[in-house]
Amino acid sequence: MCHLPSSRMQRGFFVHSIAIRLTEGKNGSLRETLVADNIVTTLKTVCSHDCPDACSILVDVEGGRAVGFRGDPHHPVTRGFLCGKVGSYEEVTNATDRILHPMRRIGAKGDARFERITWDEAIELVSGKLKEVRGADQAEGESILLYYYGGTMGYVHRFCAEALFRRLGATRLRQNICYYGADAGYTAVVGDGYGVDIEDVEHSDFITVWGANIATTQVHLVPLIDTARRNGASVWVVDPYRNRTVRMGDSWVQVRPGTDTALALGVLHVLERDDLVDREFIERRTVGYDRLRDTVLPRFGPNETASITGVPTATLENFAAQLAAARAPLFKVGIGLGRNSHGAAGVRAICCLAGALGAYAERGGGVLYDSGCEFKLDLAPLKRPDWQQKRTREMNMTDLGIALTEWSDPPIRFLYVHGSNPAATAPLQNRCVAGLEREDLFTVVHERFMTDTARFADVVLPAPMFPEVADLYKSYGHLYLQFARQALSRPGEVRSNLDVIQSLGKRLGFADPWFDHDEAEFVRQILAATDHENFRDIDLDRLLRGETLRLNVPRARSGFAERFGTPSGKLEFYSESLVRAGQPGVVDYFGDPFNEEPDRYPFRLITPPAHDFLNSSFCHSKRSRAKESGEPRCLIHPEDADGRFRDGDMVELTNEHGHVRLRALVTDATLPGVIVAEGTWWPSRSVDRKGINVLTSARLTDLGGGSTFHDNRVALRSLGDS
Ligand SMILES: Nc1nc2c(c(=O)[nH]1)N[C@H]1C(S)=C(S)[C@@H](COP(=O)(O)OP(=O)(O)OC[C@H]3O[C@@H](n4cnc5c(=O)[nH]c(N)nc54)[C@H](O)[C@@H]3O)O[C@H]1N2
Ligand SMILES: Nc1nc2c(c(=O)[nH]1)N[C@H]1C(S)=C(S)[C@@H](COP(=O)(O)OP(=O)(O)OC[C@H]3O[C@@H](n4cnc5c(=O)[nH]c(N)nc54)[C@H](O)[C@@H]3O)O[C@H]1N2
Ligand code: SF4
Ligand SMILES: [Mo]
Repeated sequence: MCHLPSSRMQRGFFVHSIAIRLTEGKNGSLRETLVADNIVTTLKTVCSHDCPDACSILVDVEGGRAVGFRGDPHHPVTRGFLCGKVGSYEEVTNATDRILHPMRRIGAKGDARFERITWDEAIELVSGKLKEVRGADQAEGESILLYYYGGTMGYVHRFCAEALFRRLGATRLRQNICYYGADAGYTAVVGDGYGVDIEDVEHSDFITVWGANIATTQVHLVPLIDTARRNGASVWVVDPYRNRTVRMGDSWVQVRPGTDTALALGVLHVLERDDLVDREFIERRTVGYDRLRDTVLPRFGPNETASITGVPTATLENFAAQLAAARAPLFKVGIGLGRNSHGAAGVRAICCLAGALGAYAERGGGVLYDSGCEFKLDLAPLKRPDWQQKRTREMNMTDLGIALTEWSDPPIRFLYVHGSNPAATAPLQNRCVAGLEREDLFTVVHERFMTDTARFADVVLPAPMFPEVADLYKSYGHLYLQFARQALSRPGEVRSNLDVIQSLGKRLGFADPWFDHDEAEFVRQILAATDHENFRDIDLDRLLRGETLRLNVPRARSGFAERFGTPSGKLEFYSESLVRAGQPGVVDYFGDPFNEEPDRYPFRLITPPAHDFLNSSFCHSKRSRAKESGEPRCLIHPEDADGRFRDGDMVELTNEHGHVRLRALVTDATLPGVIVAEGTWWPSRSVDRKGINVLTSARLTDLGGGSTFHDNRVALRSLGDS
């Protein structure tokens, strides 16, 4: 059957009289079906967006153009559906405002006035500038900065630039913008390893979604939780505001932001008081429980905990009782939970709670966090650490604004950006923009759309959509490795990240076979170099044919069945290695460390992702913006509006970093004193070109040195109904 809307059929792109539909059979084989008057080919690809689900996608292609995107029904986690963002991705791949040619700046920085140039001119210009900045004796390599993140999660195109910039001796990038805080808290207790398989969620009988807005950020977990629910599980959600996930759950624990450590310790206090911890599990599988129990728990009685967290004692007691009654309690812990000054401690405390409950003893129980750690591929053939001649300085991604405006010796004079939009997504936005405005900074941006970062570029290069490239994909939500072959031809003069980096390297005079490998060759080399047991059964030919292959991680077991990934092999309530690193041996809540000027900036600002954007991606699209109410908004509690302004009025949020104007949504979905601004809107789509990251800082988390996007202080001012 033809699945195309008739309008598309009538456009008459193709005149073939036979139509074929290639559908994927079991095991990735393709099947042909007669459909209609047009040739429609269905090809398999993988979503490259920075999302845990790493969906396997079937794209319907007509004459090289995408006409439909569907979830692969055979992928065990994609299960035949896609999120709303990618479900109509043909609008993105066929968008008329895509960047299709290399361009050179002809206006002032930030004006987005460019003229078209050839690829040859572009490569000559960029490589010439690289040589100039590096200096005659090549001693100034650290003036060069490569800035990239998760625009594409495909290994090859995401990481290929590392090799070239290492060879140039550039400043190195510490990619701390996303998960470092949560990761540090998680590994402190359970160590390295995923633990609970997402496909085991249905075996849990009590699920706590803690600081994770999965109905938005990990939609393929939702049906798995629904299965558990049909089997009788309850779902509790711990979050400061009523997000989509709270609306989907059975109970909501509305916690004050940044107090999760106290909340988890308070619940554990109740469990210990009522003798409901799993003594046998604690004895056999953990270390240091007594220290936590004796030195920390006594301070977190229900009343103390309630006054810190804002969670009523009755809720606390009930939560503890429900957890204790569960056979296999599961904690889905968010990455976002880690993004505050206490973020790592919060995650650490939740992992301790899971340990004391013996949650890991049963299949489906434990902490579900991030499966990325199971993909231990050896990326040396791609990233070429051997090309790093000396250890150059390092920049935290969150410091971009500071580095561009303050660093000397040497200052950053050449910035290469791909797969990221820091003018929108990095903290200290005013500083980032001031840096990008510098006349003595040469900026190259390889992009799909005219983002705020691209607007400031000296050279803009056209980048592909994911179906237009081949690449290898891991997932940070499930355990399947996938290779996507190129499904669509690249429009205009679009080139892949790898193409551009290889062309630049050759023009710079580097001669190494690396500069001629294609994606499949890199995959071959990476797999050949990898000897981790998780990849033992990965068959290269099947992978390159496009089959979805599960890592060799045992099924049907409880998490960390043999040993935990910690140095002791046990779940660590007490961590010797953290003590050696000068950190507290047991987790504790030390009060709010970031409350410097409570009178001046009395409100706390949380800035989580929007449902219809992927970080700042999709903000180019009118449709996606319309789904997000057309403009940036913030949720403010009626008590804070206090009659000074009404729902729908404009407000201004201010702090020491700047000010941002947004539309107020006055609602009891948030707490008094807590303002929530969903979505990293492009500054150019925000009032006065000030995006929300004007207000966020480069402050780092307690452990791990992660970002703190959900921990900001602001003042609030009404601007009336403008
Ligand atoms: N649709 C969509 N999906 C996405 C993304 C996107 O932009 N859009 N981004 C992707 C990326 S890169 C990432 S890293 C993940 C992030 O996805 P998540 O891990 O879900 O992280 P966030 O959505 O940032 O935050 C989750 C929740 O934590 C809450 N929170 C904030 N502070 C606290 C606190 O102190 N305590 C508690 N208990 N909760 C708190 C927020 O209110 C929010 O509801 O999502 C990925 N998926
Ligand atoms: N206030 C606030 N800020 C945040 C967050 C938050 O919760 N609140 N979340 C933070 C988090 S968790 C993250 S991970 C970061 C992410 O921040 P970014 O890494 O900046 O992610 P995106 O905004 O999605 O931008 C990715 C860009 O890559 C481009 N791109 C896509 N594919 C390709 C390709 O193949 N080649 C090239 N050259 N470009 C490509 C896209 O067009 C897009 O503009 O944002 C952080 N910023
Ligand atoms: S953004 Fe996430 S849910 Fe949506 S298609 Fe991509 S991987 Fe799947
Ligand atoms: Mo992220």
